[in-house]
Amino acid sequence: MPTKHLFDPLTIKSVTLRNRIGVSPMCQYSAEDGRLTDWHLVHLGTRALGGAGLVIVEATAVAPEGRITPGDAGLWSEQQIEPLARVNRFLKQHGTIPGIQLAHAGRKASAARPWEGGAHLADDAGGWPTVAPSAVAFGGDLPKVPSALTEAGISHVQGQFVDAARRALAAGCEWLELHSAHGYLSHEFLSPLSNQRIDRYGGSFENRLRFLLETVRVVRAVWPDRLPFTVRLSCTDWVPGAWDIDQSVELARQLRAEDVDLIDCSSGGAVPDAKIPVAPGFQVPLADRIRREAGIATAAVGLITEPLQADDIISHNCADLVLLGREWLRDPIWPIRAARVLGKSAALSLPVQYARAW
Ligand code: FNR
Ligand code: XEN
Repeated sequence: MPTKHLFDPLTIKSVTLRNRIGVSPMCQYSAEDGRLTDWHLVHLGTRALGGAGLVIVEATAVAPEGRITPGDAGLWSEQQIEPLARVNRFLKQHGTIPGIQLAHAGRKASAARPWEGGAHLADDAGGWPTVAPSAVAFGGDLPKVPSALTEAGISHVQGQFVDAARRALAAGCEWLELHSAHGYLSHEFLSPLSNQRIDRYGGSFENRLRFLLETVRVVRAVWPDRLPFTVRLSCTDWVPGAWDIDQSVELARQLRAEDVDLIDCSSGGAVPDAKIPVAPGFQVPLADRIRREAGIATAAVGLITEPLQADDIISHNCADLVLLGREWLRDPIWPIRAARVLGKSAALSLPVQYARAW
């Protein structure tokens, strides 16, 4: 197998990314009743012009109570389809595959926007009651005690994921990611720190996987086989005895058997006081292990900022795709600059309007 590089295309199912550089999902807290706005069109559109192979639209709530903040994107209503379709059309016109992350924030929902402090909002101050696997609060600035979902409540939420996936397809999304990371609802089921249930959704490893595996199965059934279907995991809670990389490898094997195409490998977020060894590329070994041991494609994310660093991740087979988050906020044309550093400018398709500048 020839060595792959950052500017080589990546084909998954019927979709080909023009390079292996994606925009990691990043909440903008700038939606109106869940509808994307001009902010999203300009913010995400600019990254498409800057050369992104893939844009994953931010955590998009499948239900109003699944929003982190009142400004989150949503797909719980038909009115939210067209504003997303508008963004997707622009991304596609400029060579970028439009993806989306479907999410439910569980016990971390009902918070203020970060620039308004980020703490839980009381129900009489713009907040709402939250749900989770167990009636255990996250803590710190998010002290609200959620209601434990009943089995009927679990099925209802899974149905909301299915309906949102149908709407994402109607809006032209070609890459679907289920958010099962960062201490939100699906991760709350996986981690024993937040899942204290004694029914078939809690306790044993097998039971803690049930919510995600069932959700994947029902969503996969409505998401076309030809389109990539992916899951973001927090591959470790960074807390001894909690959710860890060994469990993530086994979960990834089971997700692969459900026709999941790629695992997006993040970490943390289950509890406020975890000791996370933050450093450049610190989550890459997680993507590498899952890729090798579960035999599934992976995305690496987290403090990836340098072109050579990103190219090494691909060429050393640690991951199939690199996602950048904050670096895109500093540099909306990161791929154009990276291509110059790596001597790959010929691999770019610059907008004709910009081409003479390069
Ligand atoms: C994020 N992140 C994030 N993750 C996710 O899965 N869904 C989301 O909607 C968001 N939202 C979000 C907003 C903002 C402002 C930031 C900075 C981050 C996490 C993000 O996708 C990424 O995993 C991390 O930022 C780590 O990558 P970088 O920033 O080190 O490249
Ligand atoms: C554990 C890292 C979490 C980073 N963030 C993730 C978000 C939004 C806030 C920031 C998410 O996953 N929606």
